[in-house]
Amino acid sequence: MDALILAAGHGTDLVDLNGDGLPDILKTDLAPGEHNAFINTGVTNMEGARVIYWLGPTNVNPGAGTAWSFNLSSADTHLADMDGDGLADLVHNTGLGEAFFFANKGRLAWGSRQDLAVDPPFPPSPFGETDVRTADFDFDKRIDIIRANGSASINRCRPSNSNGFTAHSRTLNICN
Ligand SMILES: [Ca+2]
Ligand SMILES: [Ca+2]
Repeated sequence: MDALILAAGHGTDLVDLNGDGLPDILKTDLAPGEHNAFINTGVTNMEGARVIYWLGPTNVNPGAGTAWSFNLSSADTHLADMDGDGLADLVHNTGLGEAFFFANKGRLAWGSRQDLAVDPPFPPSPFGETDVRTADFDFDKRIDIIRANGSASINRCRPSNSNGFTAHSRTLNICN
């Protein structure tokens, strides 16, 4: 595997694509293109040196979805775990303040496109908005999205236990 693929950075990032806990390399081509994985098989000894051995490239199956239409060269496309399963998903900002994602299935495959919420109020895009941040505010290991509204409150949107990222809003008071 050419280490320069990662060094180049364009459209490439580290993400666990087969669910084994080791970060793999995801290379996303400009559309119409492919998403390919270089699988990290762990550290091995080679000619007296300890090196990471990579397998691939292997297609990341888009299934019935359209994940291959989006690539990590875009400032509107990122990796983040939106459904709380521990695997970073492919998230795209629509540019209209909202976002959708393709779930990382953990077996070299993307799921179908999912909006961040089924019903309004829709959460803001977790990326590309200057007043929006993400963090796990209630320590349940799932990402929360907050938007600052003035100086006294923030709206928090968080995933539910149902399939995907069904969000709801809550106002949190900031205590001085
Ligand atoms: Ca992996
Ligand atoms: Ca995930």
